[in-house]
Amino acid sequence: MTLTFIHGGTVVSATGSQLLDVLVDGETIVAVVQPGSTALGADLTATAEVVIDATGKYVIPGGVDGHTHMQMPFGGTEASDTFETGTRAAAWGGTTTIVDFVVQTPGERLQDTLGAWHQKAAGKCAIDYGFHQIIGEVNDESLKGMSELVSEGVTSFKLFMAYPGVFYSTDGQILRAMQSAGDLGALLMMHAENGIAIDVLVEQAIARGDTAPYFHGTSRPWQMEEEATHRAIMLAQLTGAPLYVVHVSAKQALEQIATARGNGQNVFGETCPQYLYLSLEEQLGAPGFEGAKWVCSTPLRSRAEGHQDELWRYLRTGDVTTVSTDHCPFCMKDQKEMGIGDFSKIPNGIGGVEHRMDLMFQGVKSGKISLERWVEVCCTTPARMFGMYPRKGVISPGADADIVIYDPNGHTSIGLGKTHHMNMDYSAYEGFEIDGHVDTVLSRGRVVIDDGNYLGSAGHGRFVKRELSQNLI
Ligand code: DUC
Ligand code: ZN
Ligand code: ZN
Repeated sequence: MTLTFIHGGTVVSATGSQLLDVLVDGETIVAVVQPGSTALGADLTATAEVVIDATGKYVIPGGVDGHTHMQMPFGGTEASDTFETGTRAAAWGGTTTIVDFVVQTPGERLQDTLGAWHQKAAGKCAIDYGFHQIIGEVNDESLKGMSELVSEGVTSFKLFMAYPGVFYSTDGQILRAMQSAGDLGALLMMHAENGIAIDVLVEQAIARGDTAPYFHGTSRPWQMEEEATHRAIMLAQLTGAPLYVVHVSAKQALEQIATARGNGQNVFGETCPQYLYLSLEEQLGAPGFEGAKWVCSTPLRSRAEGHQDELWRYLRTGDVTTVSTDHCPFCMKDQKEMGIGDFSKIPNGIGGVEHRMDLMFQGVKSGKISLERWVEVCCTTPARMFGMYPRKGVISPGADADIVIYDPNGHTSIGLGKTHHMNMDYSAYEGFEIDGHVDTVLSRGRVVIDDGNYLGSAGHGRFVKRELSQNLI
């Protein structure tokens, strides 16, 4: 087994930062010691097979992105990253675990869809991966199937209050699924937007001739998100199901979440970098059809209304529990272009799995969040939230050696043209200049990124059988 010694760096955890050396044996962290400690015997810089000098750098747990959609069939097309390209891009960006969504469409058995997703991912991934299950049809059979999935390590279930005719669940269906999740102790994830009302607003906008991408945002106003979030919280309270609200973008929705949490309810808010950095005015409102690059749901919100600032604040208070990407990439060519002349035909989604760690580190640089909170929301809490702790999300003996050496003085340009590794013909963050750089990435002890080189391989990544959430209050 390969012995890897990482020395001289500052190990950052959710609870503190310290100069520490890390010893990895094979796939596992075996020791975290004071620099120069003789506890490990021989001089490891001379005897370890792989020696990494992390002087002046941060040594952090590999990122855990709890919300991705690799090659998801959606909006009349399929998300453009495969498990192979998407997980490789994740590794480039310092993410070493993703949790992707299995999709059940009406008529399918949950267990069969899980099998299909296993087939898509097996032998393809550069990093480890788990699955959540989307329930596209709540009925007796799918409700029964939930317990089988939990025993197979799929311990979270997503429902949609949006997308009527596609993934939409009625309140009655939501109630039933929450009852089942509550009984199992499983996490219920919710896309909280009032899809029935939104569909009317979309129809009216198109009829008025408001067909540009900007109107995707205005036809999904924050009231639709706040109302659905409140409804989901009330249904969850009734049933006792832990509720995780995905991709929260409206400050009013977060207010609902913060109130529920204040009342002691197991409710969690997830946001994504796009909602912290991008806006209705600047991106969705870009000239011509350009705004299509940023069509996603929930939509980017108005900066003038102050959503972005409030999201950062809630990130500090803890009411935003995790930051994921909702990585759902589509190319402009042939995919986003399907919606020229009708924004409702633009496939919804933004790719960003490669940029999350860098983008969130900018919050540290600007003083919006602490170094430790960066690690907490991007690595440790997602691991706990989704039942993978302490195997993932922490640098401590016994954990998988998923480790990132991050250079806070490095620089990363998300340039014009293709400087990223995601299978997209544009970047949602084009032009962003990042203070910081992902230097080295280890996935279960193997160096997969080393100073600008990809050393990983498809099939190295393994399925993570998850436990129930370890983050309940
Ligand atoms: N929102 C998106 O933008 N894409 C995928 C599904 C979703 O809910
Ligand atoms: Zn969603
Ligand atoms: Zn999603």
